[in-house]
Amino acid sequence: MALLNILRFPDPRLATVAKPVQAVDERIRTLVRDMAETMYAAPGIGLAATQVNVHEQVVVLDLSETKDDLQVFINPQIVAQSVETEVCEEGCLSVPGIYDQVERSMRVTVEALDLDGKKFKVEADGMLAVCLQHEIDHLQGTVFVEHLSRLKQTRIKTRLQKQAKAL
Ligand code: K1U
Ligand code: ZN
Repeated sequence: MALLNILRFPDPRLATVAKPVQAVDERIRTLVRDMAETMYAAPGIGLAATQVNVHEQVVVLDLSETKDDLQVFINPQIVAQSVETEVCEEGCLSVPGIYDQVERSMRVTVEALDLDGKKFKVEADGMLAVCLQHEIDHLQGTVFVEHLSRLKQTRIKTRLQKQAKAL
């Protein structure tokens, strides 16, 4: 297993649109294992392949307290979403130390492939709905701060650039 480097906003590679996975094979299963290790080590509750500079549609999540309930979504697609929205505080491993409120659909239905390449469907609400929308945004090249005002985005970029210089 390997710990992967997580790209930091505003790295332009975070804006890459991920391609669908063509075959769920050993290469993808190794990527999933490495992404899970990276997410647990960060620590985080989700990670999209885009964040580790792999531009294929792979997401891992673990929303459990005990960190033993890994969920894997390959080629995830939102096939239905509620018109009702809610505002939730979000963070992002690519934007360390920044948390802010984002408005998203309250419920989403997501179709994806599992590690055996089998199609499944999940109807999500609460934190699972928030995280799935956040991670699918990553696969489409969008970071959560891009849902915030231009002024906030500029402040966040300045703060992260200062942090990077101080390292
Ligand atoms: O995509 C990512 O960068 C992962 C992100 C997922 C996420 C969190 C909150 C709202 C939407 C999406 C994170 O995991 S940020 C870190 C975090 O939330 C966390 C870290 C340790 C313990 C509990 C939560
Ligand atoms: Zn994120």
